[in-house]
Formats: sequence, C-alpha cells, structure tokens
Amino acid sequence: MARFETQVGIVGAGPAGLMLSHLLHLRGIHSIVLEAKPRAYCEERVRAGVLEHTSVQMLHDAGVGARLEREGLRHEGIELGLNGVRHRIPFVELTGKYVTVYGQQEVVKDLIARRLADGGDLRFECGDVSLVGIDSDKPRMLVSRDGQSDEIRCDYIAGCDGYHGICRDAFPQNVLSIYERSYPFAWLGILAEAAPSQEELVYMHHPRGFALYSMRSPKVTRLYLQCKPDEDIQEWSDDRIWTELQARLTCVDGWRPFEGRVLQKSVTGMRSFVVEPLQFGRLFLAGDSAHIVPPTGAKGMNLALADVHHLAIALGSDYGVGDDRLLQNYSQTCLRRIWKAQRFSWWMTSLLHRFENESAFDQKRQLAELEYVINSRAAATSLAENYVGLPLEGV
Ligand code: RFL
Ligand code: PHB
Repeated sequence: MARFETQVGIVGAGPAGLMLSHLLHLRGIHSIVLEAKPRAYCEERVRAGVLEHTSVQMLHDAGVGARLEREGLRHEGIELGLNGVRHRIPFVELTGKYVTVYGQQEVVKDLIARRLADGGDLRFECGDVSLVGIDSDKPRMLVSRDGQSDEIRCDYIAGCDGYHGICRDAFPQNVLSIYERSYPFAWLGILAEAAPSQEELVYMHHPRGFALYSMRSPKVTRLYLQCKPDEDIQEWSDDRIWTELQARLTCVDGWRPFEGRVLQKSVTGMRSFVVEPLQFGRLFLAGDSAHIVPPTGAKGMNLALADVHHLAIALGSDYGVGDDRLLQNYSQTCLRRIWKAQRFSWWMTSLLHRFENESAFDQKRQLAELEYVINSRAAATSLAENYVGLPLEGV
C-alpha cells in the first residue's frame, strides 16, 4: 500500500473539485484531487453553458479567466417566447449585470491546465475511492485499482464528486435530510454545427412542449427539447429532432434556428434535490454531490463554484489564523444561496414547461404568469436579478 499525505483531499475533478483545488493553491494549501474518469472525458463532457456574472468575476479574480474573457460570449439579456413571439428580458437595463456563455468543459480545461502548470496533484482514472474516519481528525481516502490500494491521509475531505459520487453516502445514516422533487419530463439536448441565427438565448413556451435555443460559439448551437422522462434517444433521428425544434422554435416573424450537423445528443432528467447539512466531521460536500437543480435556470455549475468559493475562504481562515468559525458555518452559508437557486430553477421550470394532465385552470394560470413576467418591469427584474446571479455574500 502506498501512503500519501495532503491537507485537503478532493474527490472529483468537475468544476467544483478543480476550482477548489486551485483556490486552495492560491492560499498555499495543498490538495490531492481524485477523479474516476480519464482527463479527456472530463474535458469533453458537454454540460452547462451559462456563467453568472459572479462566477465570471470569481474565475477572473482567481487568474483563470483569460480565455473566458477572449472567447466567452457576453449576453445582456434572454428572450422568452410565447405564442410564437419573442420578448426580451434586458438584464443590463434591469440589473446592470450580464451573463457569459462559455461551455463548462472549457472551464474544466482551463482549470486542469492551470492546476497542472502549478504542479497540482490531479489523479485521473484513480480507481475506486472510499472514505474512512471522517469524524476523526485524520480522515483518509482509500483508492484501489488493479488490486493495488493507496491511502491518502488528509486534514479535510471535500466531496466534489457529483450526484452519483460516493461522498454523500459516507455520511452516517440519519445525519442527512433529503429534499427533492422530480419532474414529469426530461430534456433532449443537441450540439449542432450551425451558426447561431440570433445572439441571445430563447426560452420558448409551446403547446408541444418547452424548447431552448442556446449556443456555444459563433459556429456551434446548443438546443434542447422537453421530452418524456424515459425518452429513448435511439428513436430520435437527426431529422426528427430538427423537425420538432423547428415546430417549437419558429416564430411569427420568421425567425428559426439554422440547421447543421448534429455533433452530440443526449437526454437529461430533471430533478430538484438538496441534502442538509453539507458537512459531517471533516467531510464537506460541494456542488452536485449536495444539490441538483433542473437546468432551466442555468444554475448548476454556478452553485458549484459558489460552494467552493465559500469552502476555500473557510479553509483559508482555518489554516491561516486558526479560526474555524467559517468552516462550522459552511453549510448554513451555502444553503441560503442554494435554496434561492432551487426556488428560481423550480419557478423557471414551472413557468415554461408543458405539464401533462395539468388542469385547464393551471394552464391558464401559467400563461398569465408568463405574460406578467413579459409585461411587468418588476416581474422581469426579479427574473433578471436571479438569472444573472445573486451576490455571493448576504443573499
Ligand atoms: P460534476 O461536474 O458532476 O463533477 C463531478 C466529478 O466527480 C467524478 N466522480 C468521481 N471521482 C472519483 N471517485 C468517484 N467515486 C467519483 N464519482 C464521481 C465525476 O467523474 C466528475 O468528473 O459536479 P460539480 O463539479 O459539482 O459540477 C456541477 C455541474 O457539472 C452541474 O451542476 C452543471 O453541469 C449543471 N448544468 C448547468 N449548470 C449551469 O450552471 N448552467 C447551465 O447552463 C447548465 N446547464 C447543466 C446544464 C447540466 C446538464 N446536464 C447534462 C446534467 C445542462 C445540462 C444538460
Ligand atoms: C446551455 O447552453 O447548455 C444552457 C443554457 C441555458 C440553460 C440551460 C442550458 O438554462
């Protein structure tokens, strides 16, 4: 058995684990990151695309925002589509802030490159990880691969291993409260080699189901269709996908997305999920390991970054001046923001999707709410303020 020692053991090299490792490095704190998948897989996994202004600021302040600044697409608003007409929600006018479209896998690439350039210890394809002694003062990560096992002794462990990871299950039974809601639909998403046909995202309400028009670059669009939760992607030829996208997204003024080669397609379930608390002993959860939001509000990656921002500050204060109060308050601090993002993501989802078997009353109420958001400056401001991102402190 090989033995290693680090200050903070991190499970998972997604946005949360990588950013935490980088933020700790900036504070002179050593970490080891264990990742189950190969580096290329992490760098190519197509997921989120919208960064709140707070996330952009965080990446910039941490010195990993140079490519984001060059290649990220600044979006000063979004459009809500109703009855084939697009209505703009002007973020900058309403809040003074904007969001940036930059693929999650680009954030991951930038962070991996920076960690490796700084001599960071990232262990891809690490093998099976288990945690021991999280309530002792020297918790350990055990890693086994090909009959070999390593032991990594840590001061603290950060569970940044996503929704399907192992860290949440390392909490003793009865410590965690789980809050969740599932939705009776999923998203079928494609990445297409097609230039965007307009600059801003379109969230389209449609009797056939919700559709979202988004993008990644001047040559690549990202589009989503509301579909059944158990939708079989094999039944969706590229032609069928484009026909459905055009049916839902084409507007009365003739606007529609450009078509192109489909580069990638997948179905993603929709769920709201939070565990409380985020800490037990010396194990801290961050990102999707602790909470999942439906993607309608574009909050998942941003919440993951906000969690590790707080965790890095708290660990910095503990190591720097021996004050562990921020660490003890970590869960409470993060949960305030997490619940606001949960509320917003649930609300955007309820506002825009078609709910099978919904009463006629609820359908009318949904349309009235959408019209209200489109026509009321106060309601539009509330959407905009949440979409661009609530402040990191004092939400
Ligand atoms: P991740 O990215 O899932 O990373 C976890 C990492 O842990 C590894 N892992 C393990 N490693 C070692 N041992 C184990 N036992 C392990 N188990 C797991 C995994 O391989 C992985 O590398 O979690 P993290 O870092 O918390 O980041 C969260 C975000 O990835 C997620 O919230 C977003 O992608 C959600 N999301 C969106 N978020 C936004 O902020 N804006 C968006 O526009 C947005 N759109 C989306 C989304 C997610 C989507 N899908 C596919 C779920 C759109 C979609 C379609
Ligand atoms: C994306 O571009 O992938 C995207 C944009 C906005 C969302 C969700 C996903 O709400």
